Amino acid sequence: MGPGPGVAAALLALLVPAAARGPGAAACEVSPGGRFDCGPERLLSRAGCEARGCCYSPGPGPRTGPGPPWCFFPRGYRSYRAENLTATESGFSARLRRVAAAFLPAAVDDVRLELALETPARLRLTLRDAARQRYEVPLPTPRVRGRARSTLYGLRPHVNLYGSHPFYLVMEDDGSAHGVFLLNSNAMDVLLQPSPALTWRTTGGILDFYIFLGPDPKSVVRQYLDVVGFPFMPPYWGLGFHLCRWGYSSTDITRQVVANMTAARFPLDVQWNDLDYADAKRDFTFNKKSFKDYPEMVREFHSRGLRYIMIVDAGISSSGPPGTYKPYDEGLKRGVFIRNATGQPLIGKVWPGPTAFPDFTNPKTHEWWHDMVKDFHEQVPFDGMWLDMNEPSNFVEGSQDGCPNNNLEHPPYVPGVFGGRLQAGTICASSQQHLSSHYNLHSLYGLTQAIASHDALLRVRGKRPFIISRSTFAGHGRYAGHWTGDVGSDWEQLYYSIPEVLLFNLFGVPLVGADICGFRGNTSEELCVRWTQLGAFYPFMRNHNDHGTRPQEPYAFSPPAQAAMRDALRLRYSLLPFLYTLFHRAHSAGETVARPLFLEFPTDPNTWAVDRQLLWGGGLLVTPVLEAGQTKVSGYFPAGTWYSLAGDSTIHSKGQWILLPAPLDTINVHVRAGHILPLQEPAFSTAQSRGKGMALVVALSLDGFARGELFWDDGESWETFERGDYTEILFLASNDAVLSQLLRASAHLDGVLLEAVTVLGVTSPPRRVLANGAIVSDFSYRSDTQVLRVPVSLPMWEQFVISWC
Ligand code: MIG
Repeated sequence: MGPGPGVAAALLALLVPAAARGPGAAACEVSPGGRFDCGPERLLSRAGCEARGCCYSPGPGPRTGPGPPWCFFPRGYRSYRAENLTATESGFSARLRRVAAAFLPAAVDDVRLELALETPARLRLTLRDAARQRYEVPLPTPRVRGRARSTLYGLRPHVNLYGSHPFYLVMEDDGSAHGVFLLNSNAMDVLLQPSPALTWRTTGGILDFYIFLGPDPKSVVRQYLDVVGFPFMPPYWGLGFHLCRWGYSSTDITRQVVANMTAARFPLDVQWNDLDYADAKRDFTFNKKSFKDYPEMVREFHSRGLRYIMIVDAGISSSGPPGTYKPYDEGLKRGVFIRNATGQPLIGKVWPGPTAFPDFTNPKTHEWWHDMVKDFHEQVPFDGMWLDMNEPSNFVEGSQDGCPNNNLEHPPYVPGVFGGRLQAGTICASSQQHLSSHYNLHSLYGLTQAIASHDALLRVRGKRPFIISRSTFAGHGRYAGHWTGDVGSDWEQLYYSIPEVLLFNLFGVPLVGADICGFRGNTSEELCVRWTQLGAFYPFMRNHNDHGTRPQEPYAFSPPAQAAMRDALRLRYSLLPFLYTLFHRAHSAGETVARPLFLEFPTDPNTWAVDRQLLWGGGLLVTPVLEAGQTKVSGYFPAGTWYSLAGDSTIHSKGQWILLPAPLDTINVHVRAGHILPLQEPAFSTAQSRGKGMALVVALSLDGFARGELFWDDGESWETFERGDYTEILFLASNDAVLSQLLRASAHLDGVLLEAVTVLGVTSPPRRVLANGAIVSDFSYRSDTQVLRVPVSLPMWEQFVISWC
C-alpha cells in the first residue's frame, strides 16, 4: 500500500518551505509561546541575533532559563530547500539544500530525506548527510514486525538522569493519539513550548523519526514497541516480594533478615545483597570473612524456595597487581575495555577505586562477560542480576587523567546535561568503543550491558533471565527491568513513583518499581505502610534502603503497621496469576501492565492528567493514599461500574471524582465491570502459592457480561509461549453463568483447583447454583452488596460451567 501523497507532501512542506528571506517586522510578530530559540548555544546581542536572520525581542524575564527566547526564528524561516522529490516504493525521497547561513560549525549542506509509510500506521522520516556516513543507533530491532492539545507523555521527566527514551505520545482533543520516536542516542535537549510545539536538538547521529498514527493511545504504544521490541517475560518468582538494603554486611545478617521475615509471616521471594557481599567492592568476588559461607547461604535460600540476587557494578577494578583479579586480567587480555585517546583502557574511579569500563558494544565483551558470570555462578548460584552504576557512573570527571581537549569533549553545542559538561559524572566523551565513540554511545551503556547480561544469564542458567538495571534506553524492556534509582524517603517521591512506573510501561519496560519506603534518608512508619501498599502494585516490588538509615524491612515496625503491610503483600500474592497474565500480554502483544487511566478511557479527558492512580491491565484500578495523615483519598472513576475488590461496595460513576475511606490499613482497589480476574491463595513465596487453590472474581457489567484470561506455564523456562508450552484459559460470563474455555492446555496447571468464584453485581438472589451441572448447596448471596459466592472444587485444567438462576 502506498502512502497518502497528501500526508507526505504536507509533512515535507512543513519541514522545507521554499525560499529563504530575512525577517521583516511582520515576520517577527510571533506570540511568545510560539517562539523557537535561534540562539540556543550562547547569549546573543541584538546585532548577533539579527545577523542570523532572526528576530530580537527582550522579554521581561531573565535572558536565560525558561520562558520565551529573546532571539527567535521569524515566521517562514527557511534553512533548506527541497529538490529532486522522487517517489519510492512506499513514500518519497528528496534532497535538501541549505539556503540559510549556518551558525554552528560543520553544518550539513546536503541532506538526504526519506519518508516511508512502513506500515499503515507507521511513518518513518530519516534525514541523513548526503555526503558522508554518520553514526546510526545499532538498535537490535524487530523493526519489520493534528494539532494537539498537548497532553503529552514520555521523554522521561526531569527527575533523574539514568536513562533516555526519546519517545512521546500526544492525546488529541477527540481522544485520538499519535506518537513520535526519535531513534538517536546522542546527548539531546527536548524543549516544549505552549504553541504547542516541541524542539528536539541532538548533538550527533542522524535524524531518524518514527511517527505512530494510532489512532488510539494503546495502538501508539504497540506501534512503538513494534519498532523497539516487546517486553521480555519475567520468571514468576520475579513478581513476588524482593527485599534488599545497602548494609546487610554479612551472611549472618542476611540470613537473619530472611529468618525475621519468616518469623513475622511475611511473604518473600527474593533476597538481595548490595555491595556488602563483594571483596573490596569488586564484581564477581565475595568477602572471604563476612561472606565466607556465601555459597552455602544462597543454597539454603534455594532450599527454602527463595531466590537470590546481588548487585553488579559497571566498573571493573583495575588497580590490583596482575594475577589477582581475573575479570580485569582477562578483560585486558581480550581487549574488552573502553579505550582512551592513547588506546589504553580508560581508567575512572568507582566503588572499588580505579576501574575500567567494559565496552558492551563489542561482541568479545559479551563472551568475556558470559565467562565471568559463569565462573561466579559456579561458586554462588545466584538467580538474577542487579545492574547498578551503568550510565556509566564515575566518581572522577572523565577519567583519572581527565579528558583530551577535543571536539567531542567540547562540542559547539552542549545540551542541558548533568553538570553542564558531557564528562560530568561519567567517562570521557571521546573515549573509543568498538562501534563508535562514547560520545555517540553513552546513552546505550545500560542497554548494551543489559543485553550482555541477559544473554549470559540465559546461557549460564538455561532459564528466563531476571535483570534489573538503573540505566535504560529505548528497547530496554526486551531484555530487562528497571528500578527508579535513589529516591528519597518522602511523600513527594512516593507520589512521583506513579508517573514514573506508568511512563516506563509506555516505554515497554513494564517490570519497574521504585524502592519501597524510599532509599535516601529515614523513612517513617506511616510512609512505609503507604509505600508498601502502593508498592504491592508496582510490577516490580522491592523494598530497598540506603546504608546507615533506619531499618525499613516490614518486620521493623509496630504490630498494626506490620499487619497493614502483611495485608498488602497478601493482596499482591493473591493477584499474581492476574499480574503474570498481564506480563504475558505485554510480552506477546505489546500491551502495558501498569497502565494510566487514559489508555483505557482516551475519550474521557478527565483521565488524561490522572497520575495518582494506576490500573493493572484494563480491569483493576488502584487508588493509593499519597499524603501523610490522611484516612480518605479522592480518586477519579471513569464512567461505569466499579466494584471494590473485597466486594463490599460498588461505585456507579458518571465519570467523577469520588472520596473513598482509606484508613492506614487499607489500599483502595476496584474491579472494573466486565472483567474477570484469576486469583490464587497467597503463601510465603510463589514456590508455595503456585500450587494453591485458585479463585475467580467476576465483575459483571450491567448487562451481565464479563471476560478474563489466565496464562500459566512452569514460570521460568525459556520461551514457553514461543514453544507452545503453556496453558491459556479464557473466562466468560453471560446469561447468569461463568464458563472457562481452554485455549491451550499443558500439564503445568495439573493439580491446581478452582476453589471459589465470587460474582459481583448479581442483581437478584439466585435460587439455585450449579457447577458442571451438579447442585452447589453452600453458595451464599447478599442482596445489599449483590455478591454471590460459590465455593467449588474443580480442576483448573478442565473446562467448567457455573450457573445460577
Ligand atoms: O553510589 O550500591 O542506586 O540502589 O544501594 C551508590 C550502593 C551506589 C546506587 C544505587 C543504590 C545502591 C547503591 N548504589
